[in-house]
Amino acid sequence: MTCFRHQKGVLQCQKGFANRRVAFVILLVSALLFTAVFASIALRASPPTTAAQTPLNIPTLIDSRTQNGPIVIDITKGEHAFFLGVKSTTRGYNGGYLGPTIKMYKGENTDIQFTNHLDEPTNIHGHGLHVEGKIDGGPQNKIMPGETWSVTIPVSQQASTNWYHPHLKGSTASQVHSGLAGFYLIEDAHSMSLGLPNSYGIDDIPLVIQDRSFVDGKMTPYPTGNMPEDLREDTLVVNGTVNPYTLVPRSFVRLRLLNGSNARSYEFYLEGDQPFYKIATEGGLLPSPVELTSLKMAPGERNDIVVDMSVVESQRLLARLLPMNYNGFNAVLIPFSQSQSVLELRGDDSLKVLASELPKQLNTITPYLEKDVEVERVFELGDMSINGQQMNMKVINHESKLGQLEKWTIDSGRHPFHMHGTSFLILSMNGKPPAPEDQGWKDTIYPNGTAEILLKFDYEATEQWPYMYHCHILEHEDMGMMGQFTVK
Ligand SMILES: [Cu+2]
Repeated sequence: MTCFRHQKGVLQCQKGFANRRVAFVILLVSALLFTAVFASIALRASPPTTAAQTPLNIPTLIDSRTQNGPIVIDITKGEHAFFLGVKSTTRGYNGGYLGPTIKMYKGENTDIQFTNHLDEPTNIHGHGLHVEGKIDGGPQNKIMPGETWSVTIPVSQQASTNWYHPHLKGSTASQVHSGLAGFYLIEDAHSMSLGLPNSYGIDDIPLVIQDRSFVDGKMTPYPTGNMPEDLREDTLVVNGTVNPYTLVPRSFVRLRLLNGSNARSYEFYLEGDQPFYKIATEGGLLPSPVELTSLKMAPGERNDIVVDMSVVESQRLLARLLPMNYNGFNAVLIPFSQSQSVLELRGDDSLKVLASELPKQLNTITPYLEKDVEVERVFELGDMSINGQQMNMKVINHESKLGQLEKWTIDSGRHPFHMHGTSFLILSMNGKPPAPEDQGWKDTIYPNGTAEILLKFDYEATEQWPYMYHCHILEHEDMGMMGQFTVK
């Protein structure tokens, strides 16, 4: 029943019609409001029109084949200009922010000496590396101030885009945020024979994508005191540059995307929704290139994509900054998420055309068979815990056997999941077989709900140097969303 007062002051109540009329008016007003709100969001969501003015910072390349002796990495405090002429206080490896790209080769050893010049402990985790627990750089493996960690990495895995970053329980988020991250690129004879773009910094460009906030051009440091639950900021930073451009040959250009953010996920796309090709997941090349127009990436994930610059003079890679849980209900909001420019690729006719064709076949992946599974494990990512347990350095959460095929069911909720020491193949994503672009080797996954993965471990991880599995939202990891396991 609806009641309203006539002009003469008579209270009149009506059933039915008035209810419907009121409901209609409410519906109409809601629809108008909804449209207005979304239109305003959409306006804000349109990509920036400011032309890129900063040349992309490309991390220095250290090729392990050209070294006489170990690669020396100094972990230091420093300064970095995200905006021209304005310096921020940061930390870096051999520099103010981020670190050199270290190129390694399958079948060869790479020696590296990391020296901690900070006034707090740190360590170096090789994210994506198939190496034993002692080399993996988990939270047990501290480098105290003034100490040097000398490591020999025996590279046994296939060509892939990996990275290194701190991994101490409680300080991973703040240390990565301050600038501590770098690429480990692995090459092998097969990948180098394919004719893929592989001139570093010219047509093969690593991009670490992060979000930061700035006041008058200065980076806001990581909050001290209470750790935020998940730090998502408003400005996209690519290799430490904001809204950058880079000159590229008019040919195929490979971009190695790494989501190096603490907690932010992105949806990448080319301006005008032009197609691009995904050629690799975290652990190696896909069987063949997969044409896509958008690609979502959670923290810790890597994907190599190829853009055809022979057909355009310039092209912009854009990213929508996604809400925390970008699946389920929030998926509705994605088209209205704010977009920012990742990188403007400017074709330069004076640069030699390097890769004019994209090979149709890239890799052979022999799938694991579910019938060969020997052990099944379930990981439920809950409220800052996994399977109801928080990380305890003194507790080994499970023991795996060397070479044994395992099936892991990951009930991820809003959390990206990563495990150390190996790469896995996806068996199912929410009950469906993985899409072609997800049928590659991976070590980090945000499955849209539940994923089943198949994996085995080829290297030892003892109680002293166990492997980790954890949420790759760095704040969640620091707060204990992590477990440890041995492999023997
Ligand atoms: Cu999480």
